[in-house]
Amino acid sequence: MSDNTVPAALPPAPDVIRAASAELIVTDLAAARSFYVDVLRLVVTEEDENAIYLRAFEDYLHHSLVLRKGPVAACAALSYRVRSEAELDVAETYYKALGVDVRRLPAGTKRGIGEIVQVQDPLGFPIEFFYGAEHVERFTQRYDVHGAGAIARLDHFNVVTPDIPAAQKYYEGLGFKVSEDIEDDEQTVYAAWMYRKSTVHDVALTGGDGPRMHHIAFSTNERHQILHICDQLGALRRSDAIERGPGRHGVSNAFYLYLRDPDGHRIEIYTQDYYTGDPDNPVIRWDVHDNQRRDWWGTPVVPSWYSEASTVLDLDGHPAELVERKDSSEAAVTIGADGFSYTRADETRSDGSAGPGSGRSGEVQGVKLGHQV
Ligand code: XXG
Ligand code: FE2
Ligand code: CA
Repeated sequence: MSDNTVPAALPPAPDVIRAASAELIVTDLAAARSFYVDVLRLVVTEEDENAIYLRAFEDYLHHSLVLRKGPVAACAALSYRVRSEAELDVAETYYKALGVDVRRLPAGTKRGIGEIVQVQDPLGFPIEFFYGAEHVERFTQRYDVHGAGAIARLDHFNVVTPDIPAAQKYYEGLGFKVSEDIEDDEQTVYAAWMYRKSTVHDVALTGGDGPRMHHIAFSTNERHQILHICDQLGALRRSDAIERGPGRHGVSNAFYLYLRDPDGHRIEIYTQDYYTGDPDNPVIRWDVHDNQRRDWWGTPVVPSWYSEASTVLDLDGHPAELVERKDSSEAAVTIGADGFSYTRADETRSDGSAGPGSGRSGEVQGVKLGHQV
């Protein structure tokens, strides 16, 4: 998206509450069911021969994930809940002013969901806005069925898009705020995390050829639940589903694990990020050369995590056209980049400067954190 695709004066943006659900196209519904239901123990709200509607134990709306059978693996929708039914009109007017494809789907078009405003957003993603939804049993205290790896809620989406500052501007227009980002000292921005609910993010923007869907993240309440999912995958001889982690993120401070489902869609299991709800919540900026930004313990990121992501569909169900990233890629500047990354900035900088973060409020007992601005 170039900056001039956002008109200077826009009508009000819809009041988005949070990332609420996603729809994935899977090529083998039985294999997907085995992964999401038998292994991850998501709760089946409804299913038929073409689709499975799933939720996590604390979700009380009809679903937070739809698996739909289709010929090619893809992401068909990322859905945000808005504050009221009236916000759907606001969304329709807003996206029409942005000049993108906008459709209105009557209540019930998607099972368990009221009326939907569906758009292909200016970044190319299929995005849905809804308010009305069928309430179903909330399994918060159904400890008898949780198992040791209980997944509590859908937490966020991560999308791949070529121009992070432009994408950030678009999401700021929708009322999202930045919690953290990854930059370098030549002003290249590699990734940004943005929120509406009071956590680190509802959506993360990852720099790369896009639109592509990088991952959907669900949260657990405890770290040990993530470790149990790893142990269980090992016991099932399915450890090849583990792509990255478990670990502790630098950005967000969350404990994490990335899995790949049978179609290659990436799912993150995530827990214990922090509260961001105050109006002056500090933004944390990380240097792309900080070895601890993506894993606080310094564990290297596997190359597939940077390069692979799911195709996204336009509103007619065709793969969305890809736009190439022009700025340098994070993988290119970090993976195997001898001497260009650091764990202790001031020991490794060739120019003798202290490096990003030093002397800022992000410094605790000599340990460099991403610095707050
Ligand atoms: O949710 C996330 C992530 O976007 O999946 C990745 C929080 C942090 C990170 S990072 O790899 O940057 O630590
Ligand atoms: Fe994530
Ligand atoms: Ca692996």
